[in-house]
Amino acid sequence: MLNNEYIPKPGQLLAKIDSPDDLKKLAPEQLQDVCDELRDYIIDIVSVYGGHFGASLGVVELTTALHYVYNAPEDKIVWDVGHQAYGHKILTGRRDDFHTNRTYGGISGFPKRSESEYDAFGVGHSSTSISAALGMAVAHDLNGKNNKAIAIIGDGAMTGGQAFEALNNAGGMKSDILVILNDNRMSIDPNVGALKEYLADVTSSRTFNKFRDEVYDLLGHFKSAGEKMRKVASRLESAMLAALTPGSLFRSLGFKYYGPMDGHDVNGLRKTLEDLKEVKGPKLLHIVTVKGKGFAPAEREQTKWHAQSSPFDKITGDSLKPNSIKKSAPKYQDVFGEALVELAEKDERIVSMTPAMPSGSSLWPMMNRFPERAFDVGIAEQHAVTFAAGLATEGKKAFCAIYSTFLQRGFDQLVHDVAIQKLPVVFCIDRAGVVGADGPTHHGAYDTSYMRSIPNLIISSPLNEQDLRDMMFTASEYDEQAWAIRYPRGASTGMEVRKGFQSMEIGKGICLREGESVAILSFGPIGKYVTEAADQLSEEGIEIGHYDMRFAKPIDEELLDEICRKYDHIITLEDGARLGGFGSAVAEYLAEKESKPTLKIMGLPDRIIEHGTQEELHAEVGIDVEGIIKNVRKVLIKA
Ligand SMILES: Cc1ncc(C[n+]2csc(CCOP(=O)(O)OP(=O)(O)O)c2C)c(N)n1
Repeated sequence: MLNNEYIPKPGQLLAKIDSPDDLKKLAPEQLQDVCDELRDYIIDIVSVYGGHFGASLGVVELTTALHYVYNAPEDKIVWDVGHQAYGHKILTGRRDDFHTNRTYGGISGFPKRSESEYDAFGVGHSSTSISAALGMAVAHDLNGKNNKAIAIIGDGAMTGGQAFEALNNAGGMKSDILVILNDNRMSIDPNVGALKEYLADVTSSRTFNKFRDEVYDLLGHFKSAGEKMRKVASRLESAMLAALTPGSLFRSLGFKYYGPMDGHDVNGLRKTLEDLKEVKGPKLLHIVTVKGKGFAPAEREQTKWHAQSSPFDKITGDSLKPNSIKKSAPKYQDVFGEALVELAEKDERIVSMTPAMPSGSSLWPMMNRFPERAFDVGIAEQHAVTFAAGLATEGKKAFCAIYSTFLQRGFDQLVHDVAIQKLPVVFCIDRAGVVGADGPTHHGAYDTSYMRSIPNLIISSPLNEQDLRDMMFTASEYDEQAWAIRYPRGASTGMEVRKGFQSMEIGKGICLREGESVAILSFGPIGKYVTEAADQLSEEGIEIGHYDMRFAKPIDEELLDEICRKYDHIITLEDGARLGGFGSAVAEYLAEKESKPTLKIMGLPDRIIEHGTQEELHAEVGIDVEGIIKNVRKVLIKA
């Protein structure tokens, strides 16, 4: 069994590469060996420590060629999403720290400007690379510099609207930018949509061949009709063929198009990149790669191997997690996924959508059971929200499954398309609260705060899986306005869940435990810490009250009044930003009162929270059992 004290060694060539300058000292014939070593090293480390996987393996050759040809950090290499940048990190001075990837205090799993000068742009969300690289290219122009700006974007990330906005803008300008489209046919799940078909059709030649045969048939008739017609036929042939190559889309957006080419031929890439350095203006290189390249299980099951959280055998791919910890309570996302199918079976108005996270949000059960009523819309959060709103206008009950951090992209759609029109869309907001190893770009810290200011929107969070089911049921029957249900990443409580569903009273919290002087008001599953803290304090003779408020909006004013009458001190607890969150809702209500208990708000502080396990991060910011106990003691001492 491998353990975290085992640190794999890099291969001989890699051991000497401390920066891209060392890579450049090698002969082109040695580059494939570097790639092999790089791939082995990524497999070795991730098989022990976990992390994103398939995407980095797929761009080993591209990464090596880029750092061989370009002059980073002066030339800017901008990775989209950034989950594929492990090779880049290893070649740019982080080889020996790579085993700390994504761990508390270790290096980030994504490019991060504060971590390295080679990380040209911080990232984690998709479809930003072309915009950022264009900004850099324009700045180079303004500063009279001749440096290059390169964006590397996957076919999945290319489905995000911002990528098109940037292409459109860049294609209309003359700045020197290279976009490398890394086409591996995969998002996390198989890529979706018309663009995917477009790219696949040309490279696999389905439509192309059919069309070409038809063109040739037609040309045959023309060609037998004399010289003039033969000329027309030949012009028609070139026009048709040009229209059918993938480049036509990008050419029409103002880009010079190159490809498609094999993205695993490191010297082919090197030569092409060297040539492209001489080509001015916006250009796009389309490369075709295999996600998980070089690790057979990852090539076979690309979604499963997008990321790995626990150790595995680096030959077979078998999990090395001890059997004893293999079984745990269902994840919240799975509770959502199953409840949705049960509800959809009873209510045919129910439809659902996810912006590119059918596995991450557990929408597959619904997509398999009701394929015509469940949609993966691509990496398109804004579209997902407005699409749900459109369905709602026609009487459909849309459950929009979306991560807290990605719903940030749909803020305007939430206001403009959903709330103003009072459309009863249900948002099932996964990964609410700190998410762990993915870190600051992915923490679901802000949803309660940014949603609380929007009228016509209910905001709730369940204490446990039973309540999640009942909240979803209640929301499914409620058609007055939109409803957001937030729940965290990871396992639910493992409690016995009753069959069927029960309605919940909207805007009502419940008392879980009566106490004496201090009441803790919790919002969401983080309330589990209060139960534990209350038990520990009770052993010392301190009895605290615990209220699971369930709703941040509307807040239960009646219950708050009762709590104010009964307790001297209130402490609120949430896994979300303190500023503007659930605790702020309580503070705003209390502000109107003349005599009131003291109030302490526990939540995420007003700073960026880095990566680590969820428990480590909760402990760091003091929203865990110990933090609660400390705060209870503090208010009691002060009193
Ligand atoms: C805005 C946004 N939505 C969703 C995600 C989650 N996500 C991370 S990687 C990924 C797939 C990206 O696919 P692609 O760009 O083709 O890269 P590949 O993993 O195939 O190399 C998705 C959907 C994200 N990072 N950002």
